[in-house]
Amino acid sequence: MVKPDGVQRALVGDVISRLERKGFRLAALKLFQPDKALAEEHYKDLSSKPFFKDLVDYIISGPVVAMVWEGAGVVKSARKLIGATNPLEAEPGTIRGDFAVQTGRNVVHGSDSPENGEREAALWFGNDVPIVDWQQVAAPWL
Ligand code: 3AN
Repeated sequence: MVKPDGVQRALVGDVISRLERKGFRLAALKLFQPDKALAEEHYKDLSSKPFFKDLVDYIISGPVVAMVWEGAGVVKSARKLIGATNPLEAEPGTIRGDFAVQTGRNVVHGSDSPENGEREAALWFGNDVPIVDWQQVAAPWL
């Protein structure tokens, strides 16, 4: 997901481009402003953290771009492309390392496991996730 700061800062294209150029396949995409219930459910594992309220307020502060990406090892690889949670510790060349300075404004979210990816896709898109099952002509080269 491109978070509200990423959308406001016109980084959507760059985030998509990095995942596309790596060789992953975009399977679903949606721009919308999430509500509080959705954000709280998404981040429920962090509900006891002191920053939880700020985190939810941030995520619902503007439109986000929710996406489903597919490809071999996509969850682990996308997290490497995204970089460390604290952008000041994220390596240059990663999304957060290149574009962010604050943990509370770190541009993107990536699922931390395939299981959470499934859960989050159902949450953000609805249970019937509109996956587009298409073939990449370039796939044999990757
Ligand atoms: P990641 O997004 O790298 O998987 P998580 O799952 O630990 O990191 O945290 C989810 C989100 O919560 C982060 N992307 C960030 O926006 C916010 N967050 C995490 N830790 C902090 C913190 N110490 N202060 C403020 N916000 C935080």
